[in-house]
Amino acid sequence: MGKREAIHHSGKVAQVLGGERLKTPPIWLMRQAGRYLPEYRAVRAKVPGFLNLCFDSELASQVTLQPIERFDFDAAILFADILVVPHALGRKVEFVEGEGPRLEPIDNAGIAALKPGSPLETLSPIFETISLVRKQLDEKKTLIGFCGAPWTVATYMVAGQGTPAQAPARLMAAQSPQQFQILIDRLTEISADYLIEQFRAGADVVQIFDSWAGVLGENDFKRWCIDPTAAIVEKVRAAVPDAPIIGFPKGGGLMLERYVAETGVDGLSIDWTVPLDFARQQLSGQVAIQGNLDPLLLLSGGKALDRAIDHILEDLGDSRLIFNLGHGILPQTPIAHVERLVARVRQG
Ligand code: 1CP
Repeated sequence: MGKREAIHHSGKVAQVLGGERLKTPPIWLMRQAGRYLPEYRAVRAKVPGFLNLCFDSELASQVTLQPIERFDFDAAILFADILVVPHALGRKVEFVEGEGPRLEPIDNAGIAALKPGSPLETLSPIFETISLVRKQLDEKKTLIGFCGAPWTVATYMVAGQGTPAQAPARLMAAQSPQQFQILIDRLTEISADYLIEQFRAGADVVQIFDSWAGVLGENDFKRWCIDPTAAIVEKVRAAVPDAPIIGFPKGGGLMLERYVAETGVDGLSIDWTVPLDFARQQLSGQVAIQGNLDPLLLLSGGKALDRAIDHILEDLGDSRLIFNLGHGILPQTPIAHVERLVARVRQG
């Protein structure tokens, strides 16, 4: 650590984040490796426990490459999960089939007992996945690494699972802000170190997923979403000066402009509720825009899907655009709809 490194950033997604506007926007999809793919389900069936797949560099690299082989997307995203970070911090993390993540909920005493330092050794198989993928991935494709934003990871650590509006974490932040700040600071530190190591292993770009940003009020959004993200961006750039970084503060709404101005991200991933005019007029001058097709429209297909794709291309095509969904692809999505989406975006 402490060394500043010039790292080459491959592919069109990195180009757009670096300031270029491409006539045909690059395309990838959040959660593009996953249950809607039979080849993913086949690999998943070989491994008992989802975390074991995340920590099996060989299988995780295969799964990362599957959607590129099938759809020729412009970017691969590392196959792992945001909850490997609490796992590395020594918290109990499990994934229950058909239900989602289950963690041992952390309380004030648990926060006080968190081990100091950045226990990145536990995450070394993930860096190995990245270098295996980078060796096999075409130089013209971008490899995206990622982490969860401190707020979103903290919501799972406190509640132990996803809940309708992550009330347990909001309650802890309200009742014990100093204790909660300690948790957020630990997550900020380890997430920055984790992303730096991902770049060193061969990631071209990273994305910070703040899937639960939308449940925060104005002041909390600043304190728990913007400030920790800005600190991560600053720390990563101190080690990797031109690190291309995408932020995804899902549900950020009227706080998106401040998020862009104050975090320093190069790209903003927007969910499908963000109006395209607003994205073009208020945001696209400052950052590359990634998004924002409703995953349900991709699932349902037909004319409504075609129209939604065309709207995004018409309204944001003159901006620095990375075509994506507004959130992860749904497991029931027909493969033919994904093929149709890629063809339509590329036909221009
Ligand atoms: O076997 C399975 O299909 C388990 C489902 C699954 C998958 C495929 C989980 C459990 N995680 C993943 C992989 C994953 N998770 C990736 C891989 C790369 C890709 O995009 O293809 C990524 C980037 C994530 C990130 C992630 N995990 C987020 C942020 C993005 C988002 O969707 O909001 C979150 C919130 C998680 C937690 C998580 N892990 C898994 C599930 C089902 C969830 C969500 C739980 C909830 O809804 O609260």
